[in-house]
Amino acid sequence: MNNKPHNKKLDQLESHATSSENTRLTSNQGLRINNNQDSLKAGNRGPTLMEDFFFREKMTHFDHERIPERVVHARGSGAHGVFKLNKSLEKYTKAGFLTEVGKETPVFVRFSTVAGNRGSTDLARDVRGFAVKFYTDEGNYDLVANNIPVFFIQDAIKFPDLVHAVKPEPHNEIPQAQSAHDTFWDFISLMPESMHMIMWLMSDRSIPRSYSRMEGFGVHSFKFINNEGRMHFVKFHFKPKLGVHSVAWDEAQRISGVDPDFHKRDLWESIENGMFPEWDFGVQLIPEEDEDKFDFDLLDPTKIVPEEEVPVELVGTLTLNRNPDNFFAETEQIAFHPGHIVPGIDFSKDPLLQGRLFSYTDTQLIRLGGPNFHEIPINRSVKTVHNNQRDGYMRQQINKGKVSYEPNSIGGGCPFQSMMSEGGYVSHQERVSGPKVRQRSESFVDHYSQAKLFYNSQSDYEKMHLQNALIFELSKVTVPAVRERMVGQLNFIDKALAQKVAAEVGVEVKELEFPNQSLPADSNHQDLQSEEREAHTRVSGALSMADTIKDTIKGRKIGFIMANGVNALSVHDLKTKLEGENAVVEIIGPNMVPVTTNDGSMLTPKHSITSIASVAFDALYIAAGEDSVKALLTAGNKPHVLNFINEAYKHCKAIYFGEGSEPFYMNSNVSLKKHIDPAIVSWEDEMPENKFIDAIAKHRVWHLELERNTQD
Ligand code: HDD
Repeated sequence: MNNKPHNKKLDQLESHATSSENTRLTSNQGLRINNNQDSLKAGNRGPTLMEDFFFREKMTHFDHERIPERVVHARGSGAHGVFKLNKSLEKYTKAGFLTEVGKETPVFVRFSTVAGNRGSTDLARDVRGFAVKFYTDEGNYDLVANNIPVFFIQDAIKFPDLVHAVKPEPHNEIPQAQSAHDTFWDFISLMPESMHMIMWLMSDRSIPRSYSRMEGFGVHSFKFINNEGRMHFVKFHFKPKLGVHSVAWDEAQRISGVDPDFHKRDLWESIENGMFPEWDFGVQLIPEEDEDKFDFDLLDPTKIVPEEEVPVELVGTLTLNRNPDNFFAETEQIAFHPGHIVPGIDFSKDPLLQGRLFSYTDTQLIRLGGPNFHEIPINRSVKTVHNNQRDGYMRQQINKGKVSYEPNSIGGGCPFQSMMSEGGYVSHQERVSGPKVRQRSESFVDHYSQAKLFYNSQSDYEKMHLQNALIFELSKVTVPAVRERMVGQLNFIDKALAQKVAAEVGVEVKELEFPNQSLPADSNHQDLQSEEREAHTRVSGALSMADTIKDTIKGRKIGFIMANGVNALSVHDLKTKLEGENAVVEIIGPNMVPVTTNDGSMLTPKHSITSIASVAFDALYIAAGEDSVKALLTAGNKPHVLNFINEAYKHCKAIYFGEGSEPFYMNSNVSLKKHIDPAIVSWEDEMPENKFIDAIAKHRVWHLELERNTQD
């Protein structure tokens, strides 16, 4: 795009950008190079000479091109954007970017999967990272969030164990980007505190349709501090303008083969096409004095604050509007850290957050090679940096003068500290005292109520998907005792769920003994747990994706399947209508040869029917035109087209059969059911185009999934 947006951060980055357009090849020392084809040799059949400085420089740089990938969240995609404040939070925080209505703060956002390597599929069943760097006028603020509002563990000391358990097993490095294996479920089944997270992870939230259709959560309770020093707990939320949508698990597995970059591509193309992904930014605010008002501990990262108890107040908009110029320089080198903070925001005592505050800088030191990673262009604050930190690998800043200590008189005492009134960061004063103990608080012990709340809040089809995910995952566990222990855990959440899973994975449901946790010595652990096993039937509407459907087809990808003789007018009309609503239309031909329409015009396919699958689309149109249909019915094409239709049908997508395409309607699984299916549109329908658009806007007819997939 030529009209790239500009802001302080982008302008700063521009000063580091280069382009090779109309330039000559040089060495790294700026020397013009005369021959980049042959190394310097003793005779044209002779050995290469040590003297070949250009060969050595080129090869050495190449040999050192790789840096370690992130230990978790290795696979990611990022984009630039802007955060705009629509409603002031001045009453609660003094953070400048959250108080000045209308203020636009540049951001860079990186989305990621957690377990897989850098080259793994986007469609793994996994948590997604949602890390936002706000380049504020008061310094960088990082909200290092996920698309799930809770976490597996309550204390950061368990993080290495968790990650070792989920990563490929160490003896054979199998499986890649999957939690469906022995060590993960062994660990989880011994960690009751992970049950709430497991409910989210086994739901379709962990296989999003795109990054633009998932929520973001700060997870921990953070603190907001206002100008009077008053404190509120705050939970951060991003809610996608397009609603929260996912794909089917069967579809996710297919996409992993057809287009492992599905999410990366979607983000890139949406931005290139000007369909900028957008989220509402919201906060849940809890006054300090209400800290003990809840039936869980606000410091426990395995708990949500139900939106029915504390509503999310929407105060800003996050928009991603520019792709990076260079993946490595920006998306790979960006370094997030929950400890990058600005005045008005502070950390709570959440033991998971406290541990994170150590881990992130530590990891960047090895990943980015030294203590100057903050000087890499994408990491630079837009506020200039002045301190007495000096030297180290790859130092960029040239600090003038002879003073690098404080206090000093030779340097005039500079750089000066700032008082709080001048923007100096002052930690919120909180009285903390206690014996030095390695213990878990009793208030952290309820591991099942919110897991149950999540499960109870799902619609029937969401429950079915969650149950099937558990069956899939546990079927891959080779140790029966682990399957049995896991089913025992599920039994505390929902007895019917445990029974169904047990029956499929070949174990019995048995009453579990809990592994002892580090509770105070006088706690009756079993009693504390059993209190929480009581059945409750509470639900929270905000937890079901079914409740987030928005009436829009923006960004949906519609595949038009056609061949020579296709009805030009029908294609044109439908395409115009869909694109008018910001959907994306892509033509699929029998091959890549341009399709000749019935009026002689040409349409260029973006895909051939053999090089793509229906899983890459949100909906299908079997284009009108007898000749086109006839051509698609030939032996070489028919099985492919039928496969497209049957798969889209299985995945509950909208399909529109244009005039003349009856043979496909009759020969595909669509004809098996005579019921009225709102997502199947045909030439016989009244206003079929509107019906098609309505069906796409609803995302999928998941509630008809059983009907669509059972043959009677
Ligand atoms: Fe973490 C990366 C989010 C717990 C240690 N984490 C990382 C990223 C995200 C999160 C989005 C990728 C950032 C990027 O795109 O570069 N992590 C979370 C959330 C957590 C969480 C929402 C729980 C609420 N993380 C967590 C704990 C620890 C870490 C408890 C260790 C004590 N996380 C790391 C890390 C990573 C990381 C090892 C790997 C790469 C990096 O930091 O830069 O330090």
